[in-house]
Amino acid sequence: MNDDFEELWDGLAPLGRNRATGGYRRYSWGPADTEARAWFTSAARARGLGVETDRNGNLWAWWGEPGPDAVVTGSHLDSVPDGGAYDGPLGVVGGLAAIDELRRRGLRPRRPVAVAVFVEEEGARFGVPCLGSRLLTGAIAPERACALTDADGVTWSRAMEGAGLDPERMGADHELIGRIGAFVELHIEQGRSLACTGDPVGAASAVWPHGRWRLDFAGQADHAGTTRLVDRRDPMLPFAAAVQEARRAAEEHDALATVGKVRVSPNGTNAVPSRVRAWLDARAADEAALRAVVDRVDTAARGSAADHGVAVTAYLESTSPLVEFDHRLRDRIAERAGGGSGAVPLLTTGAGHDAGVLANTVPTAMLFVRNPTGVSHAPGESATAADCRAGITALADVLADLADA
Ligand code: HGY
Ligand code: MN
Ligand code: MN
Ligand code: MN
Repeated sequence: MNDDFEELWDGLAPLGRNRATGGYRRYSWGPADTEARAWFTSAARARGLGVETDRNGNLWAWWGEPGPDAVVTGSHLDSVPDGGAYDGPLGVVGGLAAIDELRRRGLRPRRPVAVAVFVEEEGARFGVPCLGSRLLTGAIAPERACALTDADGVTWSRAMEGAGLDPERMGADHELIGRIGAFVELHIEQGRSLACTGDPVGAASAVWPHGRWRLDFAGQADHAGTTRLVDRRDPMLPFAAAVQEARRAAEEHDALATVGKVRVSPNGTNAVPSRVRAWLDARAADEAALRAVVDRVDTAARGSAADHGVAVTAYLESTSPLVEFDHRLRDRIAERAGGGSGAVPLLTTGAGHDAGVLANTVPTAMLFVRNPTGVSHAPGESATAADCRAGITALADVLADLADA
């Protein structure tokens, strides 16, 4: 492997980085995301790859004629607020660098190879994660996607139009899906399993079921210095009870529950709030544990809301079922990624991925690259250049194996 990775990385890495935090703010269809998509298009074209935008806004760079039984790799370029450098971009840069590597090896693939960039994987702007791959596979109705709004009330369809795409064409794309023979996503590990085992690369076995719920607490705004406690209808109190219960329930069910986003209205220091809107992210090893955690949060929120004269409404925003990756493909890529010295470790993850969405429709697998800090969705996410190269070599080996079969 020469320095294709470094060169590609240096082109992409400055785009959307916030200097004050060191984190990335690449939100779908926004300026940094648009720059990153343009970077991808130009890097792919510079390699002689044909670039297409699909009906849902995902990008595809084809090595060879687009056609059936293609071997597809790729990931996403959007980020969470102040996200890390590697979550998404590693799989996109890795796909292009792997093609460079295969060309250097003189491979002439029998099957078409493509690198895909899925839009709105994080759901950071419009709320539903993996929106591009959900639309592609028909896992979400286009009408629902069109109506999703960002924090400023801009709809998904409006944002798509702004990018020059026609929302009328959005929705399940059976022709494109029918071309994918296998999908393999390279991704930074979002934990420390590989750091603990001492392996630079691993493969995914399963993704935990997970989802996002919105809780709206509606009370009564009033003066902080004059309103007696007994006269208040303070939505902050049931909100706090729900957050505490999320933690307790997660501990008891070996699950994970997070409230990482909240909006308070009118958001004044010296006013009782009128409204609190909060988002719960919950994940568990099985559907029953996930359900139990969410039910407990819901019950706690309602109980406390009733005590404080607050109205509460809960909405399911998105859900992702348990995914077990195709066993044959998983074992094959774990063996190949090991480069002749035995299969790489298999990891279960609580993080969602476009690969998890595609897994319901096509044979899908994932490779992970060691993350020494284990941090992700934060600027402290890490990987060494040597491990990124090891991941790309493993991806190239896997693509060569699949594309030549
Ligand atoms: O797991 C997530 O939060 C998202 O799907 N990347
Ligand atoms: Mn992520
Ligand atoms: Mn990701
Ligand atoms: Mn006053």
